[in-house]
Amino acid sequence: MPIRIDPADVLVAVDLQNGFMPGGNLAVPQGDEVVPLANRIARAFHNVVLTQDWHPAGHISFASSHPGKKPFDTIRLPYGDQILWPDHCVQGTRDAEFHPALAIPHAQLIIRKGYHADVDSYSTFVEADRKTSTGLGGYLTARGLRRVFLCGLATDFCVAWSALDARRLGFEVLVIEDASRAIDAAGSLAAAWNDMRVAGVQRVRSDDLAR
Ligand code: VGL
Ligand code: ZN
Repeated sequence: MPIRIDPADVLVAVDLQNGFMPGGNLAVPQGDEVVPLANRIARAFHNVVLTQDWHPAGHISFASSHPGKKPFDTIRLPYGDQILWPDHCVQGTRDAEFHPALAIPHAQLIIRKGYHADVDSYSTFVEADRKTSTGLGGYLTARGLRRVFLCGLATDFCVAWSALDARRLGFEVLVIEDASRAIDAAGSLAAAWNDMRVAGVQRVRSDDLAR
């Protein structure tokens, strides 16, 4: 059964930024392949939100902020375990800009996240301290949007964490698998799909959507 997109649906296109594309500072393999797909999928939606990873220089999630650490090490922070990343998506840099081929002019909102120096935010709903809201849940609710479709980068981090939080907030959630790509650090992709399945996130493909 094709999935019909209705006016209470929203597409959240996650982090389609240069930094996560080949050549970017935290490149996701084949990340650029999802850009034309996201452009096409977005045309079926009345409501689209774009997200941007948006870190200050010296952000706590950067390995370079922790002497002796390297990217993909994990450290313990007050809010929990934190994977350390290469410096990426620093505010105002080209790395943080959307991919130049991203063409979703009818997107209504751009949510920026990860801008607190001492807290990361994979999720576009709740920061990694698990307390600080980005406001997106309230925005969607205020607009009467109840079903959240997600695509983008990376499947196993920002897409998955966003999907899980959207479920916690009571939204119906679908992740468009072929319009997402993963980092897959140490089994993170399989773990993310398992967590999403358990939480009731639906795993769909772009050709499941009615055109
Ligand atoms: C992301 C790691 C660090 C993502 C962002 O967009 O999935 N991953 N910052
Ligand atoms: Zn980040």
